[in-house]
Amino acid sequence: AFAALGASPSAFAAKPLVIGFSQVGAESEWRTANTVSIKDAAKQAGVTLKFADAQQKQENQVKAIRSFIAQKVDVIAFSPVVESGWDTVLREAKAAKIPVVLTDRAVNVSDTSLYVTFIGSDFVEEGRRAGKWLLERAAKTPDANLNIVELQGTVGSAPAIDRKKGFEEVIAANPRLKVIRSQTGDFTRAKGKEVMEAFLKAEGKKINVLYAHNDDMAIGAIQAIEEAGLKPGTDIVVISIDGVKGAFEAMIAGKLNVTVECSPLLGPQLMQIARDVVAGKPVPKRITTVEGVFPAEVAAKEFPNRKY
Ligand code: GYE
Repeated sequence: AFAALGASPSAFAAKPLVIGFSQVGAESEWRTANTVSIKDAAKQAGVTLKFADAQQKQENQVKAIRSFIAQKVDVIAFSPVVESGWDTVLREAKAAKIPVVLTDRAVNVSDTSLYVTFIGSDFVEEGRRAGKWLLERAAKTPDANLNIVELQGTVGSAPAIDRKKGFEEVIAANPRLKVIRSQTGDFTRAKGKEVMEAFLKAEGKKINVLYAHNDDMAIGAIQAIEEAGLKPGTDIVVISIDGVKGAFEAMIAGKLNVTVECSPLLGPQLMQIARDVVAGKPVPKRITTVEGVFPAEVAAKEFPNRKY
C-alpha cells in the first residue's frame, strides 16, 4: 500500500527519541555498569543517545546540559555529581521546554518542577542497612569497643551525604560503636587506598571496622590493610556498598564482610520514562530501586546471579 502511494514505509515511521545524557564519570565499577546499562537500553529501545562523560566535574555537566538544550534534544537525563548548584541550568532547560530526568543521584533545588522524576536508590536506607549489619555483628562481641573508620564518597554528592547519615542514625543505638576517622576517597580505588593508608598510620591497630561508601574504595583500602600486615575481613571488618562483582570476589576471598546492594541497572527504566514523558503520560516524581544486602556467607552462592 505504501508503494502504491509512492512513499517508502520509513517516511511514516516515528522519528527516534533523542536523549542527552550527562554521566558523572568512570570513577567506579558501579559507574561503568551504569553507563553500559544506559547505552544498551538506548540501543534496544531505538533511542538516539547523546552521551557525555563529565569526569566527576559539575562544570562539565553544566556545559553538557547547555549543549543538549542547544541541540534541542527531546529529553535531558543526568546523574548529578553533587547535589547543589543546579537551579540556573535547570531553569534554562525548563525555559526551552525540555523535560529533565534525574537518574542515580538527587539534586537540591528550591523548585522541584525543574525535573520530572528521579530514578534511583534510597541512599539513606543503604547507609542504614550497613549500620544494621554492624549492630548485629557488634551484639556478638558485647565487651569490645568498635572503632570505625569511614571512607566517604565524593564530597557534596547525594550518596556520600545520605550513606553517612543513614549509617550514623543506626549505629547511634550502640555507644560502643564510634567513628574515629572519616574522610572522602572520592569513590575511587586509588583514593580509597591512599586514605586508608593515612588512617592506618594515624590509628594503627585501634581500627576495628572500615565502612566504605562504595566497593571500589573498600577494595583499594583492603590493599592498604594487607600492605600494613593486617588481615582485612578479620583484623578489620570491612563493610561497603554497591554489590559489584569485585566485591563478591573480595567476599569469597574472605577480605570483605558485607556489601549493601545498589543497582546501577537504570537504563531500561530511563528509556521507558523518557518515552512516557514525551508522550505526555503522568510519571511518578520518585522511582526507587529495590535492593538487598549480601553478607560474605552468601557470596559464593550469589556470585553467578550477579549482573554487574
Ligand atoms: O555507589 C559509586 C559511584 O551514585 C550510587 O557512585 C552512585 C555511586 C556508587 O561512583 O560506586
